[in-house]
Amino acid sequence: MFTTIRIRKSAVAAVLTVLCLGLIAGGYYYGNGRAWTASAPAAPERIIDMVAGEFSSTQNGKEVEAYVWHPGTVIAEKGETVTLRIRGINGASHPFYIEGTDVKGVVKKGMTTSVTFTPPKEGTYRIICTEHPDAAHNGPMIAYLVVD
Ligand SMILES: [Cu+2]
Repeated sequence: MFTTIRIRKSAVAAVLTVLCLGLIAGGYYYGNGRAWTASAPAAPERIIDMVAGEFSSTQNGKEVEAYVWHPGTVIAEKGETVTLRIRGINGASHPFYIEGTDVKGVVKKGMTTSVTFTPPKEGTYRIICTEHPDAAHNGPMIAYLVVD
């Protein structure tokens, strides 16, 4: 009688042990190895959609025009990873850089160009088209990324 009970207790303990080990191993496996590791939350990402467009008019029978980024001012929070998705509508090609960073790219008509970066600090970053940087070159094609 006592022997039987002892065996049953051992069997129950063995089954529980196997179950616990299984749950722990399963949790580790299905948690993709991250079950007990603390990791910093991923940096929040902000996706900003823009277009490369154009203003045009006539003055004394002569055409005046400016290529523009739209919207002209975009906003992100400090620490955010920013993705600019810029669609080319007007103008064949707009090579650009973002002042104060090493980010650059080219927006082409009918295509969407994406750049992803984390602004290093608060401030206003100018997105400058090198083809149309000022009025003398059908610009200014400059937008402002405000990081606050
Ligand atoms: Cu341009």
